[in-house]
Amino acid sequence: MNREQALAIVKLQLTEHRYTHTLGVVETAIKLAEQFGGDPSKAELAAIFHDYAKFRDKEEMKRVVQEKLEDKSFLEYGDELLHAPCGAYFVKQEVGIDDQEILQAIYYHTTGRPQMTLLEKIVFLADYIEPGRKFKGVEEVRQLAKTSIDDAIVQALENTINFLMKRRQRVYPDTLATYNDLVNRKRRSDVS
Ligand code: DGI
Ligand code: FE
Ligand code: FE
Repeated sequence: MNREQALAIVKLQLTEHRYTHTLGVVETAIKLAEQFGGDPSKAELAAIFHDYAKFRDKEEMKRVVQEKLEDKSFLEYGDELLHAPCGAYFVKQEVGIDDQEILQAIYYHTTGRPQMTLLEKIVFLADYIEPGRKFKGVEEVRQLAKTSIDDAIVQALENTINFLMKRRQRVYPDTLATYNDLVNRKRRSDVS
């Protein structure tokens, strides 16, 4: 599947605003892949489809988690999380993508996970820093991304966790576990 075909498929699922965001994530993901030695064509495809399920019916997504996905924990931490794992499921079923690395990058794009692959990191970070993002703290993450993908993700996670806690929203355990995993790695590499 080429870029144009993939974009035409995803465009039907998204609003204009979300499609523009997706284009920003695509360009950013390709740049990050080139910068950090990732696979630009996988980054491109994963980025194109990362928000495929953003506007799917919430009840439909909850059913998918219940009936089709192994990990049910997403159900306990807010509806915003559903579009990532369900997106991976729908992209496989409906679009026919079965590259596991790409599907996982979609699956984990909102929460991250401990021991993320480079492709997962690229999509996660591109989603956070694409040029259309305006939220507080994003510029600091963009600066960090110039030198370290892990440092940038740690800062993005800190921002997100703070944002959620200020609003008394639930923090998904793997969001915190991702933060701990990357901070631990950094500490280990600093002492050696
Ligand atoms: O889909 P996007 O808007 O492009 O970005 P995203 O996939 O990162 O989703 C952002 C939303 O997800 C935002 O409303 C905050 C929420 N979110 C991110 N991490 C967590 C979270 N929500 C909960 N409850 N827990 C998390 O750990
Ligand atoms: Fe998303
Ligand atoms: Fe997104």
